[in-house]
Amino acid sequence: MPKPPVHVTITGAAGQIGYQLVFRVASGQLLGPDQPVVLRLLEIEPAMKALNGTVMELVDCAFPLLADVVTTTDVNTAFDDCSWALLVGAFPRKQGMERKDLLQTNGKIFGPQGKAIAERGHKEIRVCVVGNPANTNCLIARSAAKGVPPERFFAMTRLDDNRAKAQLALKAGMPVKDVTNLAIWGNHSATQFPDAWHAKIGGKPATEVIEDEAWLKGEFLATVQQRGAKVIEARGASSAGSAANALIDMVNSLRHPTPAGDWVSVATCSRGEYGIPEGLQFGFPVQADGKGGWKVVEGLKHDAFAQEKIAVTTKELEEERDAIKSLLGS
Ligand code: NAX
Repeated sequence: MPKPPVHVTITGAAGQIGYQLVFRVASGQLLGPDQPVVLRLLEIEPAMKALNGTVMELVDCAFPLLADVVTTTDVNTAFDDCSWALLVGAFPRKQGMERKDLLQTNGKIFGPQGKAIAERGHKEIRVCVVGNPANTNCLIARSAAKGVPPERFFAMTRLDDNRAKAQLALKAGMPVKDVTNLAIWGNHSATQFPDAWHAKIGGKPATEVIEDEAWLKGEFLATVQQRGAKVIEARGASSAGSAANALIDMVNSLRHPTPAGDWVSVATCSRGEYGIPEGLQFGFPVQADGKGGWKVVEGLKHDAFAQEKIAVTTKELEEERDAIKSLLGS
């Protein structure tokens, strides 16, 4: 007996990341090889022609799991019965635009989406925000989604996590699968703190395998923090394939139990863990139970260096929150 299809909404589906994502979701990489999906693709009017081209390609793939594709510019239609909302579309930063203006402009996108998620989504909906500034866009959507538990909202720090693991593996000359317990703390921005100090490589502390503190504190941090900008410099466009891949990884990590002793990076609604102000959408190490539940890993100790880095990224997120305070529902 085939399973009933699950509705997956992708916003900004005609964009770069959307184009990488739709085929992977339709092929079963997001929800598994026996789970039919309905794709609900939200775009703005000028992108609908390109989106229709993408839909033609989806049809041409003859994916056995793709039950239907809905394209729309209407935010309510987009989230009808949606179980997984992948919020990728956002307003890009234009030259001369202040950070505050960018936050406000995006707030006007993510607020209505949050409202529609609450009113139209499936009762078990999960929301993953990729569109930047991802943490604060997620906070806005979460606050507008009245009645949806805050723990269903996630902002993506998984690309940073994957980037950090890859850099550690390269430095250690070990396979990337041997790098575990990596955490991205804070904002998905240049202030993030990629934590190599709790990471392990081949089961040993990363700091014992890589005995080069200056590299860890300098080049490693800078490489991970600046990786997005370096990709833009090289490609003339921002990370798309790796971003879509990270989103697939993130959803799979939330759906399946985290391997014992390990954790995954995702930005969740702070409950005050590690002294982070409650309500900030903050990157933490998280363990999932495979039944839809998860918890922030507690009890990790940070030295003065890490504490200082975490304070910087916390301050940035507080400033972002303050810049869009007027958009947050009471
Ligand atoms: P693109 O500009 O290629 O695509 C964005 C798409 O969103 C466009 O097709 C646009 O028409 C659509 N859009 C704009 N407003 C919309 C609205 N109100 N409703 C629905 N769709 C709307 O950007 P792309 O490279 O795909 O990146 C998408 C977002 O991901 C950007 O904000 C980007 O900064 C962010 N990223 C986040 C990452 C993360 O790790 N969290 C990494 C990659 C990426 O930089």
